[in-house]
Amino acid sequence: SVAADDQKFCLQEVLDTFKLCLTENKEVYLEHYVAGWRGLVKFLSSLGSVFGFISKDAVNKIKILVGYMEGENGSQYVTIQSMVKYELENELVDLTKRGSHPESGSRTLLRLHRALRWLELFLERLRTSSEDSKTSVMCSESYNESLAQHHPWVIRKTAGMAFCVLPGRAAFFEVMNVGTPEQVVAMLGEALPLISEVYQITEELYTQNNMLDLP
Ligand code: 1PZ
Repeated sequence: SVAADDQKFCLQEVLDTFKLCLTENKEVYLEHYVAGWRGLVKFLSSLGSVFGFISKDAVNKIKILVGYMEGENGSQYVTIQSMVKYELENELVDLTKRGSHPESGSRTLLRLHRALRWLELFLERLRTSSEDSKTSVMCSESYNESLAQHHPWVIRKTAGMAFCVLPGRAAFFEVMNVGTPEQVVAMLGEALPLISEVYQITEELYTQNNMLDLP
């Protein structure tokens, strides 16, 4: 039916949006970055309501960024690079402690950027996993190596409980809706270098500007 088609979700399409992220001179388009996250959130929601508290936060951050992109200074929010430059030059970022700009584009994007590292680690584990590997273990290992370092105990605890109800590897591959496990592995092999490049470029930008710890 049409309704069933609508719900059909293919992770490849999402990961493909990260292909569109890079400009010719290796800047990152905010529009496609945000679109990629939108798709990931949709995928997460399809895994069940337990992940609601995670997607809610991601959706909120997407909304903040879209608000800037569609706002009166939207022309400054074309790439992550132009956003950071604009917000820094106009003192629109709280640099060391929360102040008058608690929801700057730069600090908001930094949260998604850290989550992208989790995604990279998790997808790489999935790609190289064997049939009896546990998604919950791959997920929490990736989380502990990345995002967890930025989360307080309560969130780490809640996230840990959510990971436990992740579908097993076979079911997980199926909801990705890419094809056979071999096709999933091949797709991940293509998508990962792109995600990794977007991550590296953003990481460099934030490092250069001393913005890796924005409150
Ligand atoms: C497939 C399994 C999905 C596991 C996702 C792993 C990430 C777990 C993150 C749990 C955190 C959710 C609660 C929100 C916490 C926020 O406090 C933090 C910091 O933001 P601040 O409070 O400073 O404004 N938010 C984040 O760290 C952003 C988290 C975004 C996570 C998006 C995951 C999308 C997953 C896609 C799945 C393919």
